[in-house]
Amino acid sequence: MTGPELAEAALLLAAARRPVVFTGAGMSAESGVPTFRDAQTGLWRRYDPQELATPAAFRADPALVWGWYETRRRGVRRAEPNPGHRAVAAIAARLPETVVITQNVDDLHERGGVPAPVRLHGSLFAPRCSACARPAPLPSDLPPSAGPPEPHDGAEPHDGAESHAPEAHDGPLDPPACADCGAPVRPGVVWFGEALPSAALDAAVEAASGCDLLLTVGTSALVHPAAEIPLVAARLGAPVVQVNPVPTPLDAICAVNLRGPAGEVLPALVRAAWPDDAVG
Ligand code: BV8
Ligand code: ZN
Repeated sequence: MTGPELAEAALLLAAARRPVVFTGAGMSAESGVPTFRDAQTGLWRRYDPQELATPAAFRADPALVWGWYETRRRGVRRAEPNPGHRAVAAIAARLPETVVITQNVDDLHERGGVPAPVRLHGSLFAPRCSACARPAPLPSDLPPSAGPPEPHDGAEPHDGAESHAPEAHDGPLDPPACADCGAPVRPGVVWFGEALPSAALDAAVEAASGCDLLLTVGTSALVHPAAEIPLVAARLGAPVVQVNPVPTPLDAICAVNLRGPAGEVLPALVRAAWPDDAVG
């Protein structure tokens, strides 16, 4: 990507001292993690993610919902951060006051070099009890007696035999029971109709209120209250730069709209802002 828009965005980034990078599912698309808009695959294609990602769905069929999250967690384990994630880490390395705010529940920002993004919608790697909220071990962290180990390096089960691990099964899966109260363990994500973690939401609003540039990457900005974060920055006079291959409801508040994939645009933006910085 080149052109006047990139040059304008690079000037804004080079001049920034307290940038916010706000990300959605498009940030991880080039890592092979499906976005929420992408059609579901396999058994899950007949389910609407916004229906599955609800307390009601978990109450109605815990195995269906737990199985869906285990499928997504396995997919993320096999995925790698893309050059876009690394470019975000380069911005944070160059500008220590950078705050990365994500709607994503994958761990690709952390694996891409951003140790502590503000997680608005939780994580696939923080299961807890659905009743007493006691943190629960990830299935793969269960002791051997609890079933064969999960392949950690994303490699296929070495003997390829499906019988190798139940978690290789792509379908309903009974959630583990809480070691304390026996209730079903749930994924540590925020479901539709549930409040966001107040500490994360407060940190996000505070960062957006004090930033001197907000970079919004790969979000359709349709899910609230997260979608209001870029508006907070714009309302307080900070320039907003969007990276998305297609227009979104945020276009109108953006100083610059960079139409392209995050994995290509973000490294180009960092190179243009800091030509001496060899990234990507
Ligand atoms: C709540 C975790 C109340 C789970 C998620 C105001 C107005 C309207 C509705 C509401 C409102 N306030 C509340 C609501 C209801 C609801 C909501 O917003 N509904 C929407 C659908 C209308 N919000 C809630 O329910 C929230 N809770 O309000 O609670 C309350 C308050 C107090 C006390 C009690 C209760 C909770 C919302 C959080 C739900 N959980 N995730 C899970 O992941 O399973 S949301 C989930 O969906 C994601 O986290 C993300 O936020 C959202 C998906 O959006 P995106 O990330 O933007 O992804 P999407 O696929 O949509 O788009 C991808 C984009 O990337 C596209 O634009 C595409 O063009 C682009 N792209 C593609 N490839 C690339 C790319 N970009 C760059 N590079 C590429 N390569
Ligand atoms: Zn419990």
